[in-house]
Amino acid sequence: MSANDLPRAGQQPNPNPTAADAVKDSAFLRACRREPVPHTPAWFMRQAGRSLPEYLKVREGIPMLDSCMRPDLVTEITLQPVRRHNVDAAIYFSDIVVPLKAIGIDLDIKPGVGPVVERPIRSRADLERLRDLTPEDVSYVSEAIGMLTGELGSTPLIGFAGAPFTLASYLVEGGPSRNHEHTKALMYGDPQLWADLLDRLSDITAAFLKVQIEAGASAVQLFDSWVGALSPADYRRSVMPASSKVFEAVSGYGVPRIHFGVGTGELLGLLGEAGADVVGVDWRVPLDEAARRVGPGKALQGNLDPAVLFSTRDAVEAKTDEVLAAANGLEGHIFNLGHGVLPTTDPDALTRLVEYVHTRTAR
Ligand code: 1CP
Repeated sequence: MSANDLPRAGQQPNPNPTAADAVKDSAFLRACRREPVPHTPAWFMRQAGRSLPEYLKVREGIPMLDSCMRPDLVTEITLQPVRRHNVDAAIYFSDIVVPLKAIGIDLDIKPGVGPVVERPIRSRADLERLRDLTPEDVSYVSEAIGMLTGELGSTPLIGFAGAPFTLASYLVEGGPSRNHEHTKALMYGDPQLWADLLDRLSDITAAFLKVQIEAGASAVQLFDSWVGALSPADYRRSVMPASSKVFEAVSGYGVPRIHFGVGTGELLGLLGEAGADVVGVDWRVPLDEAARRVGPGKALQGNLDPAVLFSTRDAVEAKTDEVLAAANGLEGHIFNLGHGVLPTTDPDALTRLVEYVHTRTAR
């Protein structure tokens, strides 16, 4: 027993560890805190939803955004991959545009397309339509998380939100975009309006994450999926202040903060600097190199190419071994894909992958 294991003065040893203690001591949260783990924890971005037949069944006839507002459905869908794959964390079932819908933005999620905004936000007058988010706007989120934490037992729940840049991209473009041309036009052409837009979005995002943490989420992930479209200089000048504000706003809760983007090889150091405890890495940069770019004091999450899961079992295992070898010696590693599970992935390949990671890394 080390000095750290001894109860401090006035503190009694806990004879009955509760579910909350078990969550705190889970492999996932231990890895986020860069503590020793019994095995490398694994979960998958977009593990709920589209790849699971049981998901498609419960969603039948229910529009995506409606399903996000129904605590019974959210609870069921969030639990499905936990039951099936034995992942080390659940991720709250929702979408990054849910808080925008909740404050009255006229958007919808179109099947096969993604979020579509009726009237894009491109002027100062448009910005006025983005009001603050209150907990009452998303009471179904608190309700669902209350139900979920009861059901999850010792499995931690990750809350999430879209980062200001990625949300701005949907709002300014009016929908999914390859080149983000309207977004960049605004960013370069009217820096003050851009800064005000991102600042407004950072407040909405922070409020949304606070609701999830206060309801019981034990970690949060900020998805800046499309930020890889920017150079480091533009990121630092035009985006980082808003993302940092979000991380700062939730720093007092002591829950790990994960920061993820795609195509961010040149931005990895800045993603950490923005205030994350864990940096998510896509498959383009090996984790040992990512650790050098991020620097000490952060855990890393990643980074198997999601397309590898379409290959043979031997190939999946060989590519997984490469990820685990590159992760060997990191301060903390959470196994994940380099981006979300692709819709036509064989769910059994995911189940096997979790088991493989657990077996290969059992200590
Ligand atoms: O595990 C899970 O699947 C959890 C649920 C989840 C998450 C984490 C959904 C459900 N969306 C998200 C996050 C999200 N949404 C991100 C960040 C993660 C990532 O990079 O993949 C982004 C960029 C979105 C935006 C979005 N919503 C898209 C992408 C469009 C584009 O620009 O290419 C799409 C297709 C959606 C719709 C959506 N979100 C989620 C589901 C299950 C669906 C499909 C719904 C349907 O059509 O019925």
